Amino acid sequence: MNAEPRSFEQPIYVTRPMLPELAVFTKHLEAIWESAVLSNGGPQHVELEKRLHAHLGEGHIALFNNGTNALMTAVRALDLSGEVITTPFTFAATPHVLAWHGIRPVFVDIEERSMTLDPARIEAAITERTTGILAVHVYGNPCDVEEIERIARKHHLKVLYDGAHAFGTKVNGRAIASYGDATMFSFHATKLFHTAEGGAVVTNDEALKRRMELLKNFGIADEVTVKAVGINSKMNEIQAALGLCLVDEIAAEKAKRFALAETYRHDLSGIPGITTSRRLDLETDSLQYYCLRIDRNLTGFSRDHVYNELKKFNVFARRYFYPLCSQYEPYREYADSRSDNLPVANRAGDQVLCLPFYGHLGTANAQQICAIIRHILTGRAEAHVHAA
Ligand code: T4K
Repeated sequence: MNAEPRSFEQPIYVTRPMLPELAVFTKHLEAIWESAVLSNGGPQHVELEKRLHAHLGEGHIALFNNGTNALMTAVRALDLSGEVITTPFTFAATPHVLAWHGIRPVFVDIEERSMTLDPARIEAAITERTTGILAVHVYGNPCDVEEIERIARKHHLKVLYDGAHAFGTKVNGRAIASYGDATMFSFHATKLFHTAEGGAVVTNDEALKRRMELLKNFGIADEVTVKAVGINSKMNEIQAALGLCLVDEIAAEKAKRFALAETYRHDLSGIPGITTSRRLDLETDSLQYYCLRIDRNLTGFSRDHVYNELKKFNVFARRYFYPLCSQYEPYREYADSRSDNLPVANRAGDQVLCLPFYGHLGTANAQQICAIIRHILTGRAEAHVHAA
């Protein structure tokens, strides 16, 4: 029986946000209304900052109105300038925050397996203008933090991590934010934990945290003293309240996502040319995205074919991160953007497909998505039967 699998009645997106019970959020709103404090570090903000230590570690946490502004503020607080080494396999925000500061992002290739910055290629890209490394824990896959630290120390470079996808990730039993000078987390609606829009920077350096707090509030030290060229990147009370409503929901959301990851891994294994994500760990991984790689030489179909065919079944997977940032207009003329400098990233960009991945998708729907993918690639919706 090779019947075509059924389409979904409603569109299935790559993600859907966790939402608290409306009544729970309303309770927080009542407290905000009562206090008439809507921003500038009010009680919701203070409380959220405290509660996040359980997930982001013991470092100092600064909250922001979005992840991009968090990164912008960290770049300024760390005094990065000249050139900064980064990855092309990321969201636009990563190189943009550098370029927005007049810093030249220098693209270095990624590792095949983790798809994060390849430390073996960093040193060749360092010049006398290099001041730092902006590495990305893409999909929540940890960078090679030890090796990056070693190279940074040797060359006196700052290390800033874009951990937009790495909420709650642990490496060697440590919170991922304990590595590097600072780590940014995004709390955008598409993230596991979110505040609709929002973000944080975590650092072990108390002085850096103080500097970020200053910069995110116009550089204002007190009513009559402005100490630095700051910006307004503060998280407001309504954002913080949403975060407080969701912070206790994280464990349940992660458990559901873990079940989805296991389903995808199990149901898509054995299709030649499909590489499923490494086995994710409930305790140490962020479970932010579930990404497949589709090798057209082995499947006979391009990733784009699968991506487009899925839409016919009402499934809207995403090609994060295609095209590479190095192919964007502002960056594509750079010598380091040439595809022969970035072969691994180019291959990844052509092969990756992020599948719908959010708690209330449910395993039955994930199984259905797998059946559709099998149908597209093999003409058979049934699960692959492993040869004995
Ligand atoms: N660094 C990295 C590595 C990042 O990935 C990001 C953001 C940043 C830095 C910057 O952090 P933020 O400044 O954003 O905090 C989305 C997100 O907007 C973006 O936050 C995220 N990365 C990026 C990977 O994905 P789009 O353009 O793909 O979003 P959009 O609107 O197409 O949403 C995807 C799907 O999510 C929709 O099809 C439906 C669903 N959705 C989305 C929203 C906004 C909902 O169900 N509800 C919603 O409210 O960028």
